[in-house]
Amino acid sequence: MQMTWRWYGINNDDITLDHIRQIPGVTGIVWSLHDKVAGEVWEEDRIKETMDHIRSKGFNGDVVESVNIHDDIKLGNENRDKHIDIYIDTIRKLAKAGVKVICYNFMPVFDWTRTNLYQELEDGSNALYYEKKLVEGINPKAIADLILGGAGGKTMPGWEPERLGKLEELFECYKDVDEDTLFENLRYFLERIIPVCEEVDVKMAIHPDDPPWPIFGLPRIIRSRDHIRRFLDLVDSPYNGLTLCTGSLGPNKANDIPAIIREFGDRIHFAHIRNVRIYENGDFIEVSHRAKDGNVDTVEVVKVYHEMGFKGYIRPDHGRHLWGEEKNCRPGYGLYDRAMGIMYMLGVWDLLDKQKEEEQR
Ligand SMILES: [Mn+2]
Repeated sequence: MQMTWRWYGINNDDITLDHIRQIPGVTGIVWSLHDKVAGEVWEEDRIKETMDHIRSKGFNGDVVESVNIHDDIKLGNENRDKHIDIYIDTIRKLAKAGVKVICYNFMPVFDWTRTNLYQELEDGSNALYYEKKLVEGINPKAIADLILGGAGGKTMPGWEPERLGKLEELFECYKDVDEDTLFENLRYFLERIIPVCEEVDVKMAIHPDDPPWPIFGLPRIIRSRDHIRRFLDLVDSPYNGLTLCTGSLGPNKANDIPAIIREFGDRIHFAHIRNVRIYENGDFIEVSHRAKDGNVDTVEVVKVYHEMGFKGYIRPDHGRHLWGEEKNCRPGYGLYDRAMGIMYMLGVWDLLDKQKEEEQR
């Protein structure tokens, strides 16, 4: 296992690599060029500049999250080949710079979705919250405004104002795209890129849909054990793999996350670990990493990875906002709760290491 931290880039994150160096056990930085919109070319010098900076602080930059997929690819329209060519160009450039894993998602129109970015918890901290009824009754534009407004002018992955400015147009394009069509468009994309990934040794790791159910009538296809099986079978290669996010699969109680990790372990290249608390009415809120605080058994999750001898990358997913830090950080990406999450996960991991050593003595 290699512990990592998501960082938003040079001059784009109040949490610097010098801060991150002080969190025990972190060896890698998960990065991206966050000013790039889907379909834009990534320049080699920009990639090198970021990798050099990350390495100069003693970290590896093995994981990129994300390289976003252009809607033309998800829609499967006549422009998709042009955008797949650009995507392949980025894969090759990242491979050349030493990147090993690329995280991406295949959610139409909306990326992760919440109704309140700063819902107060009983301890006075606040966190990302999803009110099921509100999403069922609100129009998509209102949700987009709420999320962009809540970000305080910071860039947010998957929520590019340029793209969301054309929301009606986008919805119109997707009106005939159902689950099967979206799977076929994903297959077309994978059949073109995975041979390149095999050649340059870069593993693709799709992120599950968040929340794990369809919203606003749009299909969502990476959200359960069966959907993941279908996805992995589209192209049966170790290079076609997963970012297993417990926080994204977690809000659906039917998802047995430890069982999913056991079943697909050899295709998991990147693990996002986070806890969520689910309410009776289907609402959910993000809570601390501690298993007792929510519905995801994070201790069992870490244990399963340990048992399988997981060699991939792990990061704490979102955290709560603590001690007033929401004024400066991106929603879900404060310093304190993620750092505590790392210590919690490493506590479990180190104990399991010690027990294994004792057994072998
Ligand atoms: Mn995640």
